[in-house]
Amino acid sequence: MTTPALSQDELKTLVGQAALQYVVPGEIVGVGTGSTVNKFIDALATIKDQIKGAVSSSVASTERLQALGIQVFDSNEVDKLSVYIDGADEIDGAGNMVKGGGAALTREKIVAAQSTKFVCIADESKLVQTLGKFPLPVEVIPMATQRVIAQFAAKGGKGSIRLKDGKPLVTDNGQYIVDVTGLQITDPLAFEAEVSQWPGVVTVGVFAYQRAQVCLLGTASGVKTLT
Ligand code: ABF
Repeated sequence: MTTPALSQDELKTLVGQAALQYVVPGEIVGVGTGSTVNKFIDALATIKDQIKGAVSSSVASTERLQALGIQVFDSNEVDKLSVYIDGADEIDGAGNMVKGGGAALTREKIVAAQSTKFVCIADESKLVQTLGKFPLPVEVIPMATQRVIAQFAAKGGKGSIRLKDGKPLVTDNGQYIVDVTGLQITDPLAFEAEVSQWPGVVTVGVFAYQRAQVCLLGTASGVKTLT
């Protein structure tokens, strides 16, 4: 008899639980955003008495953490975090990621930068050779969107403003998201450095400077740890 393959949701649960081993007792943990992180938050609630609390990267995660009785601290109240646990839309073998499918990339990058170790949790569909197949999210100040889209066009990318209910989606920071297709990001560090300097770009969804040191990947044969 063969064992049925685990669903994507079950893989997310597995890696969410596996991430608990990186949580340092007595400390504040950095918490990302997304459906995989939601599994981690649920697992974190089972050991909430062993941690001081969390710094969160989105309103959605803050609400979930608080609903489960985990104290959420403002990032300015906290110095360094030992660990930040978050998902990704794509991750390569070196830990470079594309993030921002959940529109929380700016706060995610801030909390990641505040943390010594980034542990990425993802199901195996997120592992890629080269970043760029997933439309690249870029948080942009509204008045700069058309010029930023033109700058991506010059690089062979096609950008469009992310919509919600027919109107531009507004992020937790009051800005827009431009999603860019058609890119092949072969040098993530250089790409992140360049795009981050374009006027009006708040945050580009390439995480190379804040790459993951560890990736817990949910696979058919269990959780694989990539370092
Ligand atoms: C966040 O959630 C993001 O940066 C990424 O966009 C997304 C991954 O979501 P999911 O876990 O739902 O696939 O971490």
